Amino acid sequence: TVAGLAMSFGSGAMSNTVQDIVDNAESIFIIGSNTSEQHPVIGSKIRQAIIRRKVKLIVADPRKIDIAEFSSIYLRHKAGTDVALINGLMHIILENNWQDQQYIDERCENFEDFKATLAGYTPEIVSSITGISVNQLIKTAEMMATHKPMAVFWAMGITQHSTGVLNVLTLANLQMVLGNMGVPGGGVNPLRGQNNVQGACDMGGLPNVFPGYQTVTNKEFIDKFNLAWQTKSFTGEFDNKLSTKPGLTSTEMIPMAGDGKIKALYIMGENPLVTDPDVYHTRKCLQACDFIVLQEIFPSDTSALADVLLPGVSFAEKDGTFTNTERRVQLVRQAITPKGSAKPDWEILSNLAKKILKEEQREITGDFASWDYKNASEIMEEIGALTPSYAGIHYDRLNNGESLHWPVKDAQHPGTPILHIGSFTRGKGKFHPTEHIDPKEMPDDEFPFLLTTGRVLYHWHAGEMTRRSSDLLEVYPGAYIEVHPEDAIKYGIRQNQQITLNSRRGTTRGKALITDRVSPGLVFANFHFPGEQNTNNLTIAALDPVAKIPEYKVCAVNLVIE
Ligand SMILES: Nc1nc2c(c(=O)[nH]1)N[C@H]1C(S)=C(S)[C@@H](COP(=O)(O)OP(=O)(O)OC[C@H]3O[C@@H](n4cnc5c(=O)[nH]c(N)nc54)[C@H](O)[C@@H]3O)O[C@H]1N2
Ligand SMILES: Nc1nc2c(c(=O)[nH]1)N[C@H]1C(S)=C(S)[C@@H](COP(=O)(O)OP(=O)(O)OC[C@H]3O[C@@H](n4cnc5c(=O)[nH]c(N)nc54)[C@H](O)[C@@H]3O)O[C@H]1N2
Ligand SMILES: [Mo]
Repeated sequence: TVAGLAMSFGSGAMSNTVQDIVDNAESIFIIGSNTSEQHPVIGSKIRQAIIRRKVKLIVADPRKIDIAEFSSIYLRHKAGTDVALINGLMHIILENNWQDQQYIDERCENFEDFKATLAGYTPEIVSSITGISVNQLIKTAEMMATHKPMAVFWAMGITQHSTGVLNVLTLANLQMVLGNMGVPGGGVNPLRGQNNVQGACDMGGLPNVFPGYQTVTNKEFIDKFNLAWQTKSFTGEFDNKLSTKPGLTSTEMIPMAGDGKIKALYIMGENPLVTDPDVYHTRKCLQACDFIVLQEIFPSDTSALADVLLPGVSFAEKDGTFTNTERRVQLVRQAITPKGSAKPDWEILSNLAKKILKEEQREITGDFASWDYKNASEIMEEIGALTPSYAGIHYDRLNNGESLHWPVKDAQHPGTPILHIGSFTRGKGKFHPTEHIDPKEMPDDEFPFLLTTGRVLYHWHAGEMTRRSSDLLEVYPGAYIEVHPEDAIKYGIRQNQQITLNSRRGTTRGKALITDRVSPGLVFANFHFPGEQNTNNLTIAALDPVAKIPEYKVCAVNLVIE
């Protein structure tokens, strides 16, 4: 795959930088990202590039999102049909010989197998699956072929599906067909969501890897981390070797807690009682769990089910780094003194670790197993010593204002703004044949609407932070559900009227926002409001088989007027 990117979304990162793309792309393809509302800085840079450099924008999204106003082509395809759409575009590209054959021959492999699967994706078939006209498909393929390099951006509209990995692989195929990988102004560019989700994944916040995506099944890495982190009991009875078995994802842990297979959960900076799919079920699972520790900055909805609440501090009250979506490591500096006994997350964790070591009478044998950090900078030194891609990242460089994109190989290395130049990280770029598969749940007579979910500009996820701002609440006070005018007429719904949505799993309430941003038969709801307004009462916990990401973007619901 492309840098293993589709193996796990965690190891996915933008291949190019935002500045590179806005300076060098001839066209930009946004698919499944509400870029101007959810990534406003990047969204405004893209708009500037369109206005100043006449860059062509193609948007594919079931909702007519704001940035579509700036597009040369807007494709309103049906939710859950991305593989078919992209395969259809590649079918047309190959039929017209618009591919970059030299690039394919020199830098890629498995092209023939892949090409064979495209045969079935004729414009007519693809049009019937996606709802995009044959004419639009041809126009789009032609624009992509004649405006190179093209950069692709995507976000949760692509990944939050039971076919999330297939969707990503298909976009990588498109970029290889066009020769847009490893070039300025091109690339595959997933927009990461949380301010530091990239950093969390880089640091091993995934079930199968140590920091820097060093897999737990690899002997070389296991030996290295055992040397660094091993402890042994004073009595010499047992050595604490690191496990070589991949762990579980959070979407696997919650149901296992429900089945009694997991007895305790340590939840840090997450609010699963609002943000997990199928929340009625999530609640049952958490209730069944013997012991829950919650490390939070607010008593969130989930805190009601926690046995212990550990008070962390917010970004403004601590030092550290965030790694952003373009792999750039940036300093955060403490601006406010924490109140009460609240502490930075790392301090809570290291205090706890030291207590456990003492309790278990363990002796430190590894180079770094003492947990005696003085500050965040010392932690970065440990990271650098054990993580090749972060080896050259030090606080003094960051303090001097250096802009460092990993990999940064040593203290002199300038960083790597663009990945895959000359060759792919894995050698050759591999084409992965992919096929269209329907979402797990499709509308039917009982649940005739397709529900897709996501965010709005004014709130952040479960709203624990943003719903505490009276200004934001004034602008966006409660749950709104987008309904198309035709459906509003059919059901006799007035603007702002209270409506109820039901799925096979639960019920949610909100005010109707009648808008042609959605198409007939599609409703959109956000998950910023808890309790009876929570959209995740409805969503389905169907997972992608590889990435284990839930299908937040498609389920079937019906609509009732109150
Ligand atoms: N203001 C604000 N900004 C945020 C966040 C927030 O809560 N509030 N959260 C952050 C986080 S963690 C994340 S992950 C990002 C998410 O950022 P985005 O993924 O950009 O935002 P979403 O609203 O989840 O949905 C993206 C788009 O996917 C479209 N979509 C739905 N179904 C499909 C489909 O089947 N195919 C395609 N192609 N598109 C589809 C939706 O119409 C929507 O426009 O936002 C980040 N930024
Ligand atoms: N229906 C639907 N559901 C979704 C999605 C969707 O598109 N549709 N998107 C999914 C996605 S992409 C995401 S990322 C998740 C987000 O899901 P969550 O991460 O569960 O949601 P947040 O509201 O961001 O919760 C983060 C919590 O961390 C706390 N916090 C903030 N800063 C700190 C800190 O420094 N330390 C500690 N310890 N705590 C802190 C906040 O108070 C907040 O309660 O939601 C997922 N759920
Ligand atoms: Mo996210």
